[in-house]
Amino acid sequence: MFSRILIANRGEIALRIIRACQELGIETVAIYSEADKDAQYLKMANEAICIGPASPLESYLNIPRIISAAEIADVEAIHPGYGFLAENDHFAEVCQDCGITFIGPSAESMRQLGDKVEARKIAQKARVPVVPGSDGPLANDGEAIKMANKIGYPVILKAAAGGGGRGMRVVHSDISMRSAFASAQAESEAAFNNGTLFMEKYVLDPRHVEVQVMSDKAGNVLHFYERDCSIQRRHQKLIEEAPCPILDDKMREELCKAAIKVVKQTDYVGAATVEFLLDKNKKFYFIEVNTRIQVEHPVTEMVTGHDLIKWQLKVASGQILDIKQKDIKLIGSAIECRINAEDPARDFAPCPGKITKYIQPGGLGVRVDTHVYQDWMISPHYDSMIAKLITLQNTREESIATMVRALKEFKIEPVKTTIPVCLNILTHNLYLKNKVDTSFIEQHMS
Ligand code: MV4
Repeated sequence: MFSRILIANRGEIALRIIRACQELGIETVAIYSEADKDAQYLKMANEAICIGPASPLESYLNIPRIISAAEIADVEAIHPGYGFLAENDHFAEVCQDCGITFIGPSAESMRQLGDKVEARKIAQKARVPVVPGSDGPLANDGEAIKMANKIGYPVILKAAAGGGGRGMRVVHSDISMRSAFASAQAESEAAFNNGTLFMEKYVLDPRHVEVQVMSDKAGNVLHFYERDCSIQRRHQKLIEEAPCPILDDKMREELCKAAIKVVKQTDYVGAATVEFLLDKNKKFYFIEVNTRIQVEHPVTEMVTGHDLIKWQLKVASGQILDIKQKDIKLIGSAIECRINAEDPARDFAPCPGKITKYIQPGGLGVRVDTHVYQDWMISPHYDSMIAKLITLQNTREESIATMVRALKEFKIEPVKTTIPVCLNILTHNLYLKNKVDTSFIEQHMS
């Protein structure tokens, strides 16, 4: 196992990684920007190094500064968390060149699976169902029109390098294809420096279900079941749960085995999330792979009893996954609500500022993952997440009841938060009846 690692991230995930390291006896080096200098979690690390001003480009996204800190602090490995550099293959390569272990997949695996056109091909090769669509990149709008007529409208244009819904356009007819193609391409070019587009049949109101996978360096690949992340608003997840409440054991096994098959096509090491769409007939289609630990990993930890950050650290250091698939059991129902400093009344505009009152919920079945405490200043420079509130109970109904109780206990002032929105969703009869899809918020919450 490593004896000392650097955490190239901030906030709750930096704290989450520090905690896992402490339990494994690993020393931690935290890095921080000037905006985060007072953060309490920095005192829990063995060392904390200021790497620059608040602006992410000059701190958490600045590869030379992070590598310098890693060399000065003499660490063996870097954990990237999520966001920032977590899926940057160039960063993974620089770490490798500097003799530092990147806690995650190789730059090569990241490139393969991070390109959605490549990932689609890999899934097809593994005989995992993909949405009907183009076999490769679309050369131009003329080719897009031909392809759309072959597949049948509606179709969706997606960016090969995409993420967060950027460079995505749903297209309903030939007439709108040319402008949709041009704007999706421009958006993708601007966001990812890559205008490559591909096409899929548009699946109407799907559920978003993703499988947690972990691989070691010996080629063992295990799954930790699935999460249902259908409750999203403009591609920002608000509530996630495990397991997906509409899958039976047979479908679950099929889905999880499909996820493993995709990952096994590459020399993958570390945590991966394989994303699927689930249509109205409960048929699943592979869409993409995330090559990082995700924000919502705690719901999986709660229902499996496995610490995924510890597994990341273990497999990155060369330890094998010394457990059997059948020994990973799914117990109970976990839900996560993302508590963001956003004003629901102002179209979820970020609401940075100092938190003067902060009272966190507790009790049986409640977990709070946060770096926040009273008098913490929510910076306008970063993501607006204040905390992740997670519940675990034996059944979905009980988990919802615990979540409602915990959300009401949570007091955060004076910043506006997503707590009232989460409460509205969790008490909506369609949510209680499992009748949700990715359009739930647009359809029922506006
Ligand atoms: C789709 C789709 C329908 N059909 N692909 C959005 C983000 C990206 N990860 C995939 N996304 C979608 N891909 C096909 N072929 C609908 C979405 C989608 C969506 C997916 C998951 C959660 C929320 C969503 C909201 C709008 C669209």
